[in-house]
Amino acid sequence: MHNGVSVTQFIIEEQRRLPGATGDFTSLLNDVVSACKVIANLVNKGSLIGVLGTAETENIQGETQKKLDIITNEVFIKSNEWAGHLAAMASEEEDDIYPIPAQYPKGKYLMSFDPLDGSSNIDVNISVGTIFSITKCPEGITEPTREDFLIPGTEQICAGYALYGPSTMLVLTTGNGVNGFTLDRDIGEFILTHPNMTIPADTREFSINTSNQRFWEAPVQRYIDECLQGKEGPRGEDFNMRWVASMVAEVHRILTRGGIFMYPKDNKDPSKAGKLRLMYEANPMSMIVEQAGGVSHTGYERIMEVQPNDIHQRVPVILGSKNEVERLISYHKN
Ligand code: AHM
Ligand code: MG
Repeated sequence: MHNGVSVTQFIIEEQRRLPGATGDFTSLLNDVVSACKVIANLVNKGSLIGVLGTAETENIQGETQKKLDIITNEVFIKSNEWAGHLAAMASEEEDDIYPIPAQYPKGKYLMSFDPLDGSSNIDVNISVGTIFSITKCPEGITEPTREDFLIPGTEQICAGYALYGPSTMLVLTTGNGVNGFTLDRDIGEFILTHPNMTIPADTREFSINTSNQRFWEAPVQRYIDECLQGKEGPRGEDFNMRWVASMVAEVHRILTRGGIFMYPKDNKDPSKAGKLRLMYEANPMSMIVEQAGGVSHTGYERIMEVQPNDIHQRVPVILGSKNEVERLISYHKN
């Protein structure tokens, strides 16, 4: 028996604190929550329902799609298109924006999402997640275009992720701190279990894919080299390393015990500024990290201040514990 606060109750109570709130946004978040529960169930059933494996198709980024990339994209769209809260959506798995079909009313919000981030992990039964970002649709626009989505991360009104791990969790911010909810499968509700999540300012744990080391820029080379030298090096302390290849899992670990996560700028492919996508990966995670007291940066600028030029644009990402991220930013200035 739970006496805990459900995510629905939590969102409604947040809404009551905002004078003039209509309930529109609360209702949108409820649809997002429902989508995440359906995805949690699909991910959890896995092979039992034949959803693992590749779909033999490619997305706009040239990446082979998994069956679950396509199915979860469909789930997220279907859950969120009908209620009249959104004007359009943008997804990692859709080449162009997704306009709300004519038979449904249009709303005042835009949502960008990655329905199944880290999906290379799905077939090996390692944690994956859903990431989403909500902004207001520009004033007076009822038929948004791709350009209308190009709003900097500082304008996000909500960001969140669902982590499908040993437990399914939902982590949310509406600009008033970060709260984590755990899915109780017996009652089908997300219950507030991690109120007011904060990232410790210091850490001795870093995350980076070192197979890209030869392509990194000098500041990242220096930072990692100093960490690896441990007690005998200039940092005078031993560091630990983790790489899940699932950004949601890495960010969740950092929110729980601190750390620094990097998918930095490299010269592997000069046409790409990094691997991760600004609109539906880096921006929402940056809002969450900053709201939890961390820092999120490209090394050269605050991620949320980057002016987007495309819905699928890539951006270098360095985020996590304040003092370590700031150290690496200072190496970029030298
Ligand atoms: P995806 O959106 O195609 O799943 O890619 C994003 C993922 C992140 O979750 C993770 O941090 C990164 O890609 C891992 O990349 P790599 O396979 O290069 O280690
Ligand atoms: Mg992704």
